[in-house]
Order: sequence, then structure tokens, then C-alpha cells
Amino acid sequence: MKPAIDPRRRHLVHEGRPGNGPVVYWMSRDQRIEDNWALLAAREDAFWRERGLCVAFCLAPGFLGATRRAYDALLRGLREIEAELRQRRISFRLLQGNPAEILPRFLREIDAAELVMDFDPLRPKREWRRRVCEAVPIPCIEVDAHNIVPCRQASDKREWSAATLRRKLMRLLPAFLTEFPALEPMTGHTPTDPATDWEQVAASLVCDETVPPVRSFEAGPSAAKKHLEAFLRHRLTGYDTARNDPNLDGQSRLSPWLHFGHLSAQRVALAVSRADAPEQDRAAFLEQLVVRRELADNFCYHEPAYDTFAATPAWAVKTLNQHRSDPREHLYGFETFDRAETHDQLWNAAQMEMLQTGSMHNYMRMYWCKKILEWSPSPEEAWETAIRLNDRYELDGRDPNGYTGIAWSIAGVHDRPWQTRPVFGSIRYMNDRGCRNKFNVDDYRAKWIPGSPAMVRTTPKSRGSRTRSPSAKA
Ligand code: FO1
Repeated sequence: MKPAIDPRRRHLVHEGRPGNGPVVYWMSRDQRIEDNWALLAAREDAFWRERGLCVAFCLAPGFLGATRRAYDALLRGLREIEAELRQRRISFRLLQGNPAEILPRFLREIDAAELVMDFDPLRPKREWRRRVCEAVPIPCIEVDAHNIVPCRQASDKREWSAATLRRKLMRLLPAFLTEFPALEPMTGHTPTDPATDWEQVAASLVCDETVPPVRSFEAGPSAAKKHLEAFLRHRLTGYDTARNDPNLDGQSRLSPWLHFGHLSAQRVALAVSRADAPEQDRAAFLEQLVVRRELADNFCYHEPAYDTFAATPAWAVKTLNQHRSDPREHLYGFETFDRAETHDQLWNAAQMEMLQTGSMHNYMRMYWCKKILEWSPSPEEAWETAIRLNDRYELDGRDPNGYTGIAWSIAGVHDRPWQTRPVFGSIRYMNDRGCRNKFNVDDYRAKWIPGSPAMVRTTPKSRGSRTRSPSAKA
């Protein structure tokens, strides 16, 4: 078997002594069989070690407050993955509990030869990996199956803007944006593991039941592939112009499948690069998919405090501190935001879209988050509220992309200073006028809050006068 994967995708955590059992791939972030560099590496090592191959997934209850909505999607994806692994004669084991405890026990039980793990910059995931690797004497390897250019290769430090990382990515992309080798089936033994009782697993899982599943969301790798096809066929052309209008169906809507790893960003990038669509649309989409997504992993990997005010750039700390005691025109706590009961129907509509569908249009995510900054008592409380709401309702919650988007909106991470104003200081400001300039806000409001009255302008129409009164908003 020729080396299937670029050695730069591998990160040796520790050498160790191989056991006599199979190579184990601990699937976590990249929940898919095809286009999965970590699984390909485990397959390759099983070949060279002349051993079996086992995929293990550790189901951790209460992962970062995940609700039934998130676990329902995750479990439906895993069910499909188990069935397909069986066809490839690769055994699958669902372990339940804290991975730091249950996985070392499992690895000892089967005398695993080697452990292959996904790369994931989130703190709880890094802690899991650290504790597991400390507890087992076998070789442990981490493979970045999520990024096209492995996060560790793209940059060795926190990048302060997309521009600096983009340059590094563009240099490395040709070597890493390659086609995937096929996953060779296993020869020899046929796995005899009993099929998982997924109904029992779902029923016995302890999690926050207050947010129900999104029935319309089809979880799993095959649904992801179908939706990628639909995006390429119907929404890639025109993407660059439609993407800022929540009334148009212009977005890829792929982020939940990317979050659970049901779909590989590299597969999407290969398909988009080859698609018959205007360069302007393909470039605009790849900027989001490659640069912004890898910038999010770079931020979360190099900034351990990625979900707190401590991650705020110095210029933003200064300006936000200077404006801490500015009077807030409106002040809300978590419950008011959570129930979409602010004075602003546009904001409430965005909150309702997220509550009902488990996603929110990207343009509205920025508006939604910046208004939480404007109407919270402090940037710290705003940050906490935004993460809590995002991770509670978004199907792609608990993700580096989400943490980074919130850090951008509230604390100017990867952004620069703008015109100074109350509360925001020089953090980029957004208001309903900006939305009105881009799309029909009443259509959007009526869609998510049916029967609500047409919105009054919360910002006076600019009277065209050159000099803005101090209260006028940009
Ligand atoms: N990853 C796991 O390895 N085990 C889990 O039990 C688990 C639960 C989970 C629930 C909701 C969710 O959004 C993600 C979850 N993940 C889990 C992690 C996920 O696969 C991603 O690795 C991270 O959230 C993104 O980096």
C-alpha cells in the first residue's frame, strides 16, 4: 500500500509500545468514513502493522451543555457510520461516558496496537486527548482531518487577521488540496461486534431535553453529500451576491454537517473548485470555507481563552473599557434574549429563526451578536449570553467557528477599529439601517414572527444632511 497521507498531516503525540491488538481510530470531530485523513492514517497503520482496525466513538453525556437537538443529529450520523463500517469489515464500538476514563480501559481490554485521534482545538477535547494519551503506553497519533491545511502546519502562532493567515494558507494549499485516496476495505477477519442498540442509546442518554431535534435536518454523511450537490447545482452561482440577504436562499447551509464532520471541508473545496460557476462566486465561498474556517481553528488552538473576554485584542480591551459605563438605551438579561422579547423585532426574528431551525443566516448572526453587546450590561456578560444561546440552539454550536464569530462580533477579534460610538467604542457597529440597505427586513421579520406589526425604524432615516447629529448611527 503506498503512503496514502502526507506525513505532515500526522502529529505524533508519543511513540510508546504497540500492543498485540488492532489499531484504534478514536472518531470524535470527523464523524465520517469517506474523505477522513485520520481514518485513512489508521487504515494505513493497520496495514503496515498487519493488524485489525477498530473505530471507537466515546459518547460523552452533557458535552458542553449539548441539548437533545445536537445529540439527535450526532446519533443519527453515527448509526449510518456503523452500518457502513460493517460493510467495509471495520469494527465499530460505541463507548459511553467520559472518554478520559472509558477509552484507556477499552484500549487495554483489546490490547490496542496504536491510537489515532482527530485534531480538535477545543479545550475539553484537548483535555480528553491529553488524559487518554497519558493513561496508555501505546503509540498515539493525532491527525487533522478537519482542515485542508493542517492547523499545526498553517501557522505556529495566533494570527491577528485573515490576511496574514490567508497568505500562509495559499502557499500551502496546492500541496494539501488533493484528492482523497479510497479507503481500502479490511481483508481477513469479519467483525463480530453486536450492532449498537441506537434506540436504547438515545433513550438512556442524559442531556438537556428542553431543545427538541430539528426534524427537517437530515443528519449523516449521505445527507451531507446530497445537500452539497444541491448547493453546487442551485446556490453556488450567485452566492457572492445572495449571501447577505436572509430572504434569499443563498447560503450553502452546510455548516451543521461540517461541524459534526459528516462532510469534509476538503471535499467541498475540491467540488467547488471544479464547479461550473463564476469565479467570483467560487472565490467568495472558498474564502469562507477555507480561510475563515481555518482562521477559527487557528484562533481556538492558539488562544485557549477563545470563549472569554481574555481573548480580546489589546486595542479592543482599551476601547471597550473606555465605554463600559456608557448608558445603554436598552438592557436585557439572558431570559429576555432567550425568549426573543427585546424591543427590536428584527433581532427577535433572528432569534426565532435559530430557535426553530437550529441555524441563523450568517449576516443576521453578526447583527444578532452585536446587538447582544449593545444591550448587555458588560462585554463579558454579552459574550457569555451569545455563547450560551448559540450553543443551546444552533446545530453547529460548540464549534471553533461559533466561538470565533462571537469573538469577532463582540471583541473585534480578526477585525480592526472603526468609527467610535457609545458602548461599542471602536468595535465595528451594525444597525437595522445597515440591514435595511441589504434586504427587506419586514419580509424577514414576518417570516419568523408571523402576524407581528411592521417594524418602525429604530434609527432615524438619514436626512441626507452632511453633518450627522451625534446620536445618528452610521
Ligand atoms: N464529540 C465526542 O467525541 N463525543 C461526544 O459525545 C460529543 C458530543 C457532542 C454533542 C454536541 C456537539 O455539537 C458536538 C459533540 N461532540 C462530541 C464534538 C463534536 O464532534 C466536535 O468535535 C466539536 O464540537 C467541534 O470541534
